[in-house]
Parts: sequence; C-alpha cells; structure tokens
Amino acid sequence: MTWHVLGAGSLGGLWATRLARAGQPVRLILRDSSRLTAYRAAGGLSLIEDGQTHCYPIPGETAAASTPIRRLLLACKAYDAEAAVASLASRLLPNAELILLQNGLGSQATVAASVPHSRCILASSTEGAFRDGDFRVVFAGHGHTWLGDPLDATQPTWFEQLTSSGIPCEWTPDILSRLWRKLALNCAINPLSVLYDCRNGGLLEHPLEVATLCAELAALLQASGHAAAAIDLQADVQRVIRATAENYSSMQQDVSQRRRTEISYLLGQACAVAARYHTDVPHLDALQQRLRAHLTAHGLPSN
Ligand code: NAD
Ligand code: KPL
Repeated sequence: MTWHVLGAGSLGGLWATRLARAGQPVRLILRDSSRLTAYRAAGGLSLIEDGQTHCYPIPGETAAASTPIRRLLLACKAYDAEAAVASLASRLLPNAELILLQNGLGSQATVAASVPHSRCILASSTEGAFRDGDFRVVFAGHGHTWLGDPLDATQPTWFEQLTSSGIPCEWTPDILSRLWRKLALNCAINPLSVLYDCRNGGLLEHPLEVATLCAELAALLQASGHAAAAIDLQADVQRVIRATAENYSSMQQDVSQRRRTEISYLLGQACAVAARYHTDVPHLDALQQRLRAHLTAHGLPSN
C-alpha cells in the first residue's frame, strides 16, 4: 500500500524519508509542476540527521496525477489543508485514510467534512524539523507523535509500519485531548514570545501574564469538555518554558522569518470556542487582538 505524502516540507519530509528508508512505497505530492520539476532536478528529498545527509529518490507527482490514493499523509500547514485536500479529493478511494499532521485545531474538522467517505486520523507531534534549503529537511528535535481517530478508536492495521520505520508514535483513544493540551501550551507561550520577541525562557520574566492565560485556558478546556487536558496546565507550561528556555517558539520563528503563522488554529480557535461556550477569556481575547495587530504592523497575514 503506497503512502502518498502531500507536502515536501519539514514534517512531510521527515516522515517520507523515514518511510522510504524502511522500504515502504512512498510518493510525494508537490504543489505544482514547477515544484515537481525542481524536485526532480534535486534528485530527491534529503534528510540531515546528526550532521549526516542522505538523499532519498522518492518518486514525485502533483495532485493532478490520476493514480488512486488509499492512504494520504497531509503534511502542509493548517491554513493550506482544506485547499490541498480539495485538489486531490477525486483521487481518494472510498474508505481512504488520511493522516492529518496539522498543529492546532479547526483545520481537521474542515478537512473531515470535505471528505465524508474517508477516515481522518488526527496527529499531534512534538518532533522538530526544519528546512535548510529546497527539499532538504533537518531533523532538529526528538519528540513523539500521538495519532487517533475521534470517531473510531480502532488502531489501523498499518500502524506498525510507522513504528518499524523509526517514527516514534503511539495510538491514543483521546487524540482531541492531546491536541487541546498542545493548543493550550502553544497559546500560553507562542503569542507572548512573538510580542516580547524573546526565546521561550524570556517568559520567565512574565510569570503573572503566563499564569493568567493558563487560568483562562484551563477554564476553557473544562467548559468545552476537555477537562483532562486542563490538569496541571500551568505547571506543564512552566516546565515547557524551562525545558525550551533557549529555543524560539515556532510562531516566533515564523514571524522573524516573515512566514504566515497558524494563529487562527491556535489562539483564534481558543477564542472562538470560548465564545461558543460563553466562557469569558478577556486576556486571551486581548492577546489575540494584540497579536493580530502586531502581525499586520509587520506586513504579515493576521489570519
Ligand atoms: P512546512 O512549511 O515546512 O511544509 C509544508 C509543505 O506543504 C510546504 O513544502 C508547502 O509547499 C507544502 N504544501 C502546501 N500546500 C500544498 C499543496 N496544496 N500541495 C502540495 N504541497 C503543499 O511545514 P511543517 O513545518 O512541515 O508543518 C506542517 C504542520 O506540522 C504544521 O501544522 C506545523 O505546525 C506542524 N508541526 C511542525 C513541526 C516541525 O517541527 N516542523 C512540529 C510539530 C508540528
Ligand atoms: O510547541 C512549541 C512551539 O514552539 O510551537 C513549544 C516549544 C511547546 C512552545 O509552545
């Protein structure tokens, strides 16, 4: 069974090269014919691990190819997910399986609604990877990926292929709780790290602001039916701030490299769900407004 991987970026590249290295059949779906030409000219996808570079000549195609898709790893940003799936929806076999690697929440529900005959498996990952050039992925941080399906707790038969390919992952019956917990961590850390333009450790100088956000996020998680994701949130946020004190958050990196952020799927989603559940989150609302204004002032999309 072929693994189609849409998105030759950081996480897509990391998964595609590990699957290919383990002998799994993989096909990479590039954005358009000019990217496909550039990819073929590069000779494949390179993975840089511990300073060693290996190039994997994974076959590439665009969404316009006609071969059917049984299993798709969707590895684009949350704001690209809906359009990416629409571009190849006609190729999905009935009961195709999609693994959605997007961070935050919101894009997964939109994608799932657009492909009602497919199974959508959600993922939450703490692995780290970045691109240091076209079709070159650097493995940057050990982590873990949880996968699950909120509609069906049955572990897919192919799950073993992931672990035997060296992808550290676990099947969980409560993926939504995992995604909400990560969203809360990201909401407590990432926007402030952008506004203060600091490493995560810089937030140790703003303990009250972080604690106030954690209290609102915990109340929101409880009100929206994700009480387990609220347990010890503030302590966990402090732990992550200390553990990643020397790092820049992903959102801070996006802004400093002038890339669009995933704000709408993190803080935007938290504030939207709070409004739906009539939960007051004045500090999260104010943070969202400040962040959107900051992005606009820096010439970046505010959504
Ligand atoms: P990325 O920008 O490095 O890669 C995304 C790729 O998708 C790009 O190459 C882009 O051109 C491609 N793409 C977008 N639309 C496409 C389309 N229609 N057809 C084909 N290709 C298309 O992004 P990333 O860092 O790999 O992040 C992907 C998701 O994973 C995000 O939601 C991110 O938050 C999450 N995530 C990333 C990391 C990490 O370390 N990079 C860790 C955890 C979670
Ligand atoms: O996930 C993160 C990110 O930077 O996106 C951490 C390190 C947890 C900070 O929120």
